[in-house]
Amino acid sequence: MTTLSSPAVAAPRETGSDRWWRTAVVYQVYPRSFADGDGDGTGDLAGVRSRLPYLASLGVDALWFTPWYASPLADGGYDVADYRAIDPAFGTLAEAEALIAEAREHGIRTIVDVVPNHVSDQHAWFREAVAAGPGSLQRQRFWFREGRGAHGELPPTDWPSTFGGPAWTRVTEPDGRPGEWYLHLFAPEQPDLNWSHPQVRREHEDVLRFWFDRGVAGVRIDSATMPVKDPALPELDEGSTHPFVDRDEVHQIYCSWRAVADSYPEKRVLIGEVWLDDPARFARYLRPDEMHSAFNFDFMRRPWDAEQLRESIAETLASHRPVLAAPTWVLSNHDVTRPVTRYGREDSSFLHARTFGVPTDLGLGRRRARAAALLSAALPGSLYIYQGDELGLPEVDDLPAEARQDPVFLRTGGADPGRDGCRVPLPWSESGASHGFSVDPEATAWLPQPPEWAGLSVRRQENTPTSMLTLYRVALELRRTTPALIGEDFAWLETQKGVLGFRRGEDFACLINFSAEPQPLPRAEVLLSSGELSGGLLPADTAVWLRLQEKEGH
Ligand code: TEU
Repeated sequence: MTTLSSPAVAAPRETGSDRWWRTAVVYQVYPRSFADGDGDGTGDLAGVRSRLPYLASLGVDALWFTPWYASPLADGGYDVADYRAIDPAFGTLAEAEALIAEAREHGIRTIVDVVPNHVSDQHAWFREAVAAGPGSLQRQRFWFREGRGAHGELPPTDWPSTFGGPAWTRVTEPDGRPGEWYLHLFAPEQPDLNWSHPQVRREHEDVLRFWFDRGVAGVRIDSATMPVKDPALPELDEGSTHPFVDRDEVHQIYCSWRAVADSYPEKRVLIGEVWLDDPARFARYLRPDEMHSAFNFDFMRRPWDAEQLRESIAETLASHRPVLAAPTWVLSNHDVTRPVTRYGREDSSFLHARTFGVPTDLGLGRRRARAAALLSAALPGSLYIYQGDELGLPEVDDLPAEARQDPVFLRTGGADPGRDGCRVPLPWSESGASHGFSVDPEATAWLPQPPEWAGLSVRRQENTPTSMLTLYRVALELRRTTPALIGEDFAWLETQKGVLGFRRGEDFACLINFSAEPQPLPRAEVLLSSGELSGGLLPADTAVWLRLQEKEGH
């Protein structure tokens, strides 16, 4: 029998409109793969506008769009050429403005992506820098350096790029000779900006205002720990601090962004992509004058295991409390293996060490992903849903090499499959060459969809009581209407080994069975379960939401 193990942590209720983000459900849209409204096989803003009723019926509070700006798409848009224009593949600025307004009419806010670490090599600043030559003012907005070696033929440091290969590329100078090198912590098409340059700071604050003035409710900040570099450019193993990850000076950037965000009557929100192992360093980004929230990757990275997830949840709540920040719960995004696939593997923490041919039990993965959905939706804080997870889409790991576009695949010579497998366009119906992704039934999607995705399409799932989509809809509806889930009150329940349980408010409980054996349930009304309950027992890999009928353990 389940009993209470600790008193509830009292937390203030944060339901005012300036606090919406503390409990919001944010749906991540990868525009290229969401819905194609113009029939060219690539997703676009027209497609998103046509599917706003779907998003409203799913019950999300906000949409986060990965970059939709003008871009050569060398890294799916994380190579921004112009923040003040929408990429023609996706639409126009006027359409973005209409989309922001229409979403708001559905009660859905819009969050856009800002990528401070770098821009595209096609950005006007970088083209000017290359053209202006060594020693020019234009080059000071980036990291141009002489190479090492007798003829400058070696990169200035041995830093590796996150995407494989060196983090420096040598340019050909205007006079045709090999010249300086520039830094790119990601692909060569993504030159890093120099954040000690005042124009770099001013420009990004202007970009924030440009989008905030258009009604955007907040920004997701890409690679947020990386923009500031040690100007001495030491090697990674020299010195006591990392030359570019989580340097203390980076916080100044977000404090000034916070001032911009707070200058609006309806305050705008900063959400950081902060990959850091140390919870205390992570929490520094969430101090009251910095970001509002940051993605909880620790939770996403943990394997399917009661103790591991209990530890992650406890550490998350503990690290957020001192800075008064609301936690976030993230199961996936456009960079990682889809949960249905991840949880169907022996090593379910598998995220970045991607390899081909990992044995996967998708049935098991789907059961666990359903349970994980109820677990994450029942925790206090905001919830992130990556498009397609509500359909239970698996990772597509057999994409043909010629279809793959991720620089991670291309720059590792195909050793790392990269991230295309979680970016395959959504199936909306059973019919047509793209399962309803495109308005043109003849058009094929920019990445090929597996034929069996017809069975995972929105149309197939929307009226099926046992579908993943129905589970998500019902869970989000209950989350919205259950007072205990709107508050921030949380307490662990004492449970059998292999079972995770916690209480929200006085009478709501969530239990998840990670063990191989069915487990007894307390006497309670079942609100929702991720799988069928038989004989009053909670089966393996199943989660349940309960309304407790009597208080125990007090
Ligand atoms: O990702 C930052 C990042 O460091 C990783 O998630 C990275 O994508 C992964 O290690 C590659 O295997 C952000 C974006 O989410 C990602 O899509 C971009 O490619 C990257 O920044 C560069 O802008």
